[in-house]
Amino acid sequence: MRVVDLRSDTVTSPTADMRRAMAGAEVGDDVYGEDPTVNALEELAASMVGKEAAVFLPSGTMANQAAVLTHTARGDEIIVEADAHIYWYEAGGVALLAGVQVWPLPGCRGVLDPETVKAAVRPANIHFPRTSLVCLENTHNRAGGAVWPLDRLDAVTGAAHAAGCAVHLDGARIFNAAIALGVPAARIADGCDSVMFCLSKGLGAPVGSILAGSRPWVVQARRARKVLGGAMRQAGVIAAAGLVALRDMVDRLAEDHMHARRLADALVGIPGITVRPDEVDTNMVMLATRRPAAEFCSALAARGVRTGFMDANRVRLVTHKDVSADDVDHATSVIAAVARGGRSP
Ligand code: TLP
Repeated sequence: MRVVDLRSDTVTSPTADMRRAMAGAEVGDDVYGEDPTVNALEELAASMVGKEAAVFLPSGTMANQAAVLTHTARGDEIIVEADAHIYWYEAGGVALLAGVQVWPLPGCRGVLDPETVKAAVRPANIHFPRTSLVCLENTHNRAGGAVWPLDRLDAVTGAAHAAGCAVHLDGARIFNAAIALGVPAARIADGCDSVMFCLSKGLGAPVGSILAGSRPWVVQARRARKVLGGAMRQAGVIAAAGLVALRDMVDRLAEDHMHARRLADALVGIPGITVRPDEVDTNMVMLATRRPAAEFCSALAARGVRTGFMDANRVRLVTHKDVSADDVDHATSVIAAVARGGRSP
């Protein structure tokens, strides 16, 4: 059976160039700072997001957790948008590991309002937790790959800083946002004290994420990585693929965005599902389904189209380098058939 995997861009497999680079990678013990390939990756990654330094971690989740640990003290409060990955999909890690409580603020497609942020920062009062951090997400996963407008991002980072908070950006897909906006990723991360991004999503590397910030902050974040068990040894073997990802795989994200739009456009008007092509900013398409989403996903999976269950009536489709235009067209016909309740071709 033909399989088209639209569950996530995390399913991408490494390219032949990545596998070659991994096989030939020069390595050393990274805990001693002696892995030349990791050092090269951290340097390139920091420069691409306009920060002084960066640290390589095994996953985006660990990088977000390390960031929160580094920015906060136990008993602090952090502000996040109510649909944030940090709030939904990190197994309560910030409570467990950093010992902080979360104030989830309502956003509009993942985007916060500066006045709402300002109002949520607690004044100094013996009864209140200290608000130390505002976490933003761009592109925004649960909002369907939504991109923050730059002026809004500047306004929110400005409001957070004016209120005495640090800003962390969960930029797991920051390069998708950069391609969509036509600006360097460094522009997006500009007002943020720290930024995380993933090499293992649309960029196609098998493993790894980056956490970047000022040089002294990254020294602290390295310590948090150690605490979390994420300091690795001959990590150059995986960092080598990350270097290829950063050098060769960023510009092609535009193709994934075109495919997502092609998918959304083709699904408009099909009974049983609702799709908003105008809300496809990057490589994700959200479907509202009349049938329960879990049932809809299983019916698609039985016909070889893998999709992501989001909520009771919401399904996520993610395009990536291992999905061609032809795969998109095939998936469209299967989705249309299942939505109509008929059989797929
Ligand atoms: N997101 C995954 C799942 O965890 C939901 C996906 O398939 O989209 N921040 C954001 C915005 C993310 O979307 C993800 C992964 C992460 C952080 C965590 O990265 P990993 O999976 O490397 O821990």
